[in-house]
Amino acid sequence: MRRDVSQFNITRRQSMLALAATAGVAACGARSGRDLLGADSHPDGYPTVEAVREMGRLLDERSGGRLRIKMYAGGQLGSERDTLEITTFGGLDLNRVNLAPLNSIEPLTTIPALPFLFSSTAHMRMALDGPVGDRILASLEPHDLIGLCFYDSGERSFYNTRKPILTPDDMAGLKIRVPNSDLYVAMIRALGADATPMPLGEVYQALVQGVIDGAENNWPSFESGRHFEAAPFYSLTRHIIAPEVLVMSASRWRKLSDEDKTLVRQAARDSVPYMRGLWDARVAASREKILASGVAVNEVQDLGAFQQQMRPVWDRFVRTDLQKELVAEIEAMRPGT
Ligand code: GTR
Repeated sequence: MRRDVSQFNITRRQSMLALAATAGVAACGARSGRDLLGADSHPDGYPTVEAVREMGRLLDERSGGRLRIKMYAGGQLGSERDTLEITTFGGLDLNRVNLAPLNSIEPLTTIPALPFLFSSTAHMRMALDGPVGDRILASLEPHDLIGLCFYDSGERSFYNTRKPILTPDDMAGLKIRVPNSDLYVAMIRALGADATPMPLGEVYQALVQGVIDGAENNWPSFESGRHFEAAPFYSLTRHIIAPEVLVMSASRWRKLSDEDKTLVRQAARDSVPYMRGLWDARVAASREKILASGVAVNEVQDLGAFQQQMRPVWDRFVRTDLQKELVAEIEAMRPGT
């Protein structure tokens, strides 16, 4: 079974890369100042997708139709790891991804994903809307990516097909899917579970087939991918409050005039409050749908036990002086400190 899945991945990965390259080339041939091509693993209607569309609307309006965005939603062009690769070589112009697939590219991106770093979404927004966030976005440029803005991604919690998770001991031996990131793998292992890195688009099938026992994500992703139909236990550990990020291909960026660079940056920033409005509404709607479906949702009384067990992950991933400095700055902004 395992071998079949990975063979499928290779074939699918290759065909997606080819498809994306073709989409870029075709659009290139169609218009000289072609539309900015964007990818998102989430479907139409998801807040991240609609926020980038809003950015496109602003750009179109402010540039007098010179700059527009065409979105390929729903993972049409491949997993986040694949589309990031395409973006770095310029086959795609814009890509909305989570920070997780960037962890192996740039170590500063692991910081916002440290378990229990942010105490709330408000804390995350406060830290990343300022100089700390700007520093992390800027760290992507040497990797041929321009970090344009962060979007919300709520709180990630565990869901599984077997039982409610009440204490870290309940995680023992469970096979948990994680995004492709060493930080996530380390976090799951620290809890005594088995980590299975896998693209988001394969999670539903893997839950149904029993290839994995569970995964972890926010309310909208748990709902949107129909994972809640396969995994009826959702345990609110809220272990990660990391943001999404919108990146642009540096090669396309360098071709923009200074005036257009300002327009692109500004439109991206202006799409953030719009996204947050959509996000808050979507979290509420997804939560309601999941509760109505009969999923057993439980609070976790002793989050400190999870925090303590995941703490060694910090020592492994927070190593350089700069990383330590940014973590200290974020912690100092924690409400009540
Ligand atoms: C979601 C995020 C996606 C993707 C996904 C995952 O919350 O919006 O970009 O990273 O998690 O777990 O792969």
